[in-house]
Amino acid sequence: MAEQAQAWRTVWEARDSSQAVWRKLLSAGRIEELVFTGCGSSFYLASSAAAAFSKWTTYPVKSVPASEWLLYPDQHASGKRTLLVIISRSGTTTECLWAAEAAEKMPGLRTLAVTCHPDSTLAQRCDDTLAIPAGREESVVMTKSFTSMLYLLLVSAALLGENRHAQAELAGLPDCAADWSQLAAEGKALAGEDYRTVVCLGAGPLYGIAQEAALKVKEMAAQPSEVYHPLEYRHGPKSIVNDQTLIVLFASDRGREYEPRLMRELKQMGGRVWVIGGSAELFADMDRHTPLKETAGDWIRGLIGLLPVQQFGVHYAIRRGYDPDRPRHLSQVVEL
Ligand code: F1P
Repeated sequence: MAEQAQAWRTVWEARDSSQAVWRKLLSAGRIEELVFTGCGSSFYLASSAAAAFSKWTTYPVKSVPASEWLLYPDQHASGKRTLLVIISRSGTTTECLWAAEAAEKMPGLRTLAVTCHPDSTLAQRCDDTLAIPAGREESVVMTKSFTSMLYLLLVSAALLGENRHAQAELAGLPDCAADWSQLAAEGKALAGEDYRTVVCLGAGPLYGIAQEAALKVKEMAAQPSEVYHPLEYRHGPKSIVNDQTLIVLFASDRGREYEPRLMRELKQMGGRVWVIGGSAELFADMDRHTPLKETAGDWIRGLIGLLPVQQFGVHYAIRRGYDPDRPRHLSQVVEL
């Protein structure tokens, strides 16, 4: 995790040059809307980034999987001057390249690649590139690259939207590494038991984070996992909760009235409940509550909240005899 803090620090220090890229693209193309896209983890990252741009800037914003964009670009771009932000760690994923190709055929549309590989085909194909060499990693599973690309996009949104509070919060994150060892310990603490299913819940800006958390445990530990908006889970899926279900909630500020009730209900059904974020008072009776910095707000908190789940995935995988860096059937670059 110290490496992630260092990667974020590098991104923060390079913020002026990334702002220059954004400003050039947004003004030259007289951009009117933003669409974020990617595949797998990079799509979940796109959703989380889109939530922050929607909150802090004045642009209409959407997120869509690259595989969907390439088939129905007309359904996802409103006909306004669109900036398509294509996120891909490798810059080589087939659907992302095809999405860029589909975008080339649309007049008035501009493209920005966000990648860890500035020399990749995607970077060459897009109008401009934001690259973070600090995010490069050997593992097939995205961890450091996910959080550093998300951190870059959160910083970009806070600066473009001139949101001083968010900027100050983000500036301080790389220096909170001391608290991170506690977060790692939280994830490890839950990895000693066996679960039939891990369910990840998150609302609004935390939904993309919940999707990514569910994917991490699936990839690292071959663990069946599911993801829902918190209260949606009550409408059917809860019928299979038992004492081998681990339910992870990324608690939101707006859900403070409902989420404690939901988690108590699931605990009564026998589920093992882990709440990340939210006040200790509201979640005192959970199996585990992992407090996060209260001031960070839902849009930033998810970035930190993901760290204990990444650690859970690593320890859970090792205990079950899996290599968390090398999932079955998966390679670093997914090509078709
Ligand atoms: C994303 C991706 C991940 C997957 C694995 C391989 O590729 O497919 O979703 O979890 O890590 O890479 P990319 O387009 O970001 O390179």
